[in-house]
Amino acid sequence: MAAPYPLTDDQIAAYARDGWVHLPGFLDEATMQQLEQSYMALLRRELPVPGRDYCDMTGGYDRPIEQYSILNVMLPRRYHPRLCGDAYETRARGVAARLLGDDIDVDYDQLVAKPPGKADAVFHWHQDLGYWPITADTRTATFWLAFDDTDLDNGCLKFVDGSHREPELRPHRPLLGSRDENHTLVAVVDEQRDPIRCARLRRGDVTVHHERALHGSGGNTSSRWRRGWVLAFRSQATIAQERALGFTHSHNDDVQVLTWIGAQTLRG
Ligand SMILES: O=C(O)CCC(=O)C(=O)O
Repeated sequence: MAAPYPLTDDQIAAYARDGWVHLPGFLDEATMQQLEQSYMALLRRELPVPGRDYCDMTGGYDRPIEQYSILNVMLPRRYHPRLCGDAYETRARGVAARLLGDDIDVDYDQLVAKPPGKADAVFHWHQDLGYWPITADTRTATFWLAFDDTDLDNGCLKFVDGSHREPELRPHRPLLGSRDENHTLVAVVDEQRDPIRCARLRRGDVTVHHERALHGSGGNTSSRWRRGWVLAFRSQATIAQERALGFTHSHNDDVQVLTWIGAQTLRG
């Protein structure tokens, strides 16, 4: 069993202050190589992933997979159950329990890979909570594990420091004039004034972010891949509440739920 990650008091304080924290050297190279085999098997479709759980996050459903800009696999643990309880999950669970408390579990996971030379592989600014159903307890710790070194040129994550402490979620506007044209919403961010910080990671590092942390990432204009593995922990009570609504974070879920952004829009 892997030793727990030696989370420091300073890292816990950074998470509370900024809404995210960079944890270097989270997994060693031997573990990364093992995980990478599963990652690539899913990405190459050697393991079947049905429907919209394998998609292009930029919304380009009508093009061949080789042309996708952000290869996205929802719920790898559902389609490759051997991953459950792996070294990543075990280490992340320990950190999540220290940040949130012991009553947590894995809510969902996701692979997000930007191939080289995809300038349009942009994750627009957003707050994760806004997309989720309204629950009494919102506590979340979302891990993002880097399989490639990341920097601005290959589309590293960027965060607005302290945004999780704002009293309201930021307004989110449809990317294109209306949501009928494109589902994507973009949070209002002032790129000149908001305190934006980039997460420049080495392979095997993670970031952990809060459900209200404003974040996004730019396109990949480099000749390198940018592959990440998202693993989100929430309280067992919240997970049960989501599942009771039929909400599993699968893109194949056929449910209409009132989300935090939906409620904000209704309030005007
Ligand atoms: O991989 C990215 O660039 C964005 C991922 C993301 O939005 C998330 O982990 O919540």
